[in-house]
Amino acid sequence: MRTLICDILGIKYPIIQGGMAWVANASLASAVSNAGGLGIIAAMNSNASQLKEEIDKCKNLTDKPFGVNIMLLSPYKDEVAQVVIDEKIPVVTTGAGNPSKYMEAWLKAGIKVIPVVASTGMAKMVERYGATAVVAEGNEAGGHIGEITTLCLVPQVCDAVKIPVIAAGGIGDGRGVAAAFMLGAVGVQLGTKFLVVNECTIHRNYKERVLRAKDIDTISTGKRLGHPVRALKSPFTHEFFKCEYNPDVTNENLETMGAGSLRVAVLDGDEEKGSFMAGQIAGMIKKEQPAKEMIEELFAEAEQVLQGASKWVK
Ligand code: TUI
Repeated sequence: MRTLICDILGIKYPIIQGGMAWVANASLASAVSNAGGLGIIAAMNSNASQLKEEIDKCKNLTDKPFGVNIMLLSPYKDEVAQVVIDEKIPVVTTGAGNPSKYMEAWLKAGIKVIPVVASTGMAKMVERYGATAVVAEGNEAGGHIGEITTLCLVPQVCDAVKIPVIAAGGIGDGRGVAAAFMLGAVGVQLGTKFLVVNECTIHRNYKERVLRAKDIDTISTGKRLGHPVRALKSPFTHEFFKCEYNPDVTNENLETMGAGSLRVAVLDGDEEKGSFMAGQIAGMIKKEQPAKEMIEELFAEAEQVLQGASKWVK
């Protein structure tokens, strides 16, 4: 199942691991890269020295390429944008905003830039700025999300740009990978599925919550703040949802409520205060396994599905 994106990124399988804040560390990223995908370290709200430390760890754990995700709502985005240049990181993905301000410097440094977008407009803009590829992420995804579903977004982005498109949001098994290819994507980005691989170091409670989740167990909150977030339903999302629809609660109060909620989910497994971000595919995730086994199974299944597709054509 080699595609164009494998050659561009120097990887065996056309899969990128999502740059999940607090989750995507050196342990997870190196495991994914060692398995033949593209592992990603999330810069999230790290400052330059914290990010550099994680990059150093990852370099010690793999000799394969790995990338860094720059989250554009981060207060440290300027300094971490420079770290990826200094550290000669081969691939940068971005999320939660418009990366155009940094793209010229990254591209000049030889970095391949793959912005995560949630609309055709943003896809076209980053293409104009020289993006190597785009990740088109649908509303089924976990964390910060756009409005449009993967099924509608991916083909529209494929029609809108000439650069390769990687599909994300709602992909959790080989059927999803096969469907993404049928929509025109040349690769996939998965996040939620990586939450339960052995090398993912999140709190046990987080993994258990994903493994127990049913199809309708996620909810999107925070639309009022302009950055909706999908997470597993919990006491935290229940309270947040109530406040979001209460006109007496200010946006500032809402922001304060959300701040730090992902960190306590990931590090402390706090069932009351934690925001357990996950995509709608959580309901399909039932087993823990090494990243390598997961990726190999994913593509073996996708291949099988695609080989069987000719039965639909007479
Ligand atoms: O970025 C993500 N997922 C994330 S970021 C994150 S950290 C966070 N925590 C709490 C609140 C907000 C963020 C958790 N999960 N996915 C990629 C993604 N990017 N999804 C949607 C977008 C996006 C949205 C707007 C990309 C560009 C964009 O442009 C808006 C504009 O015009 O600037």
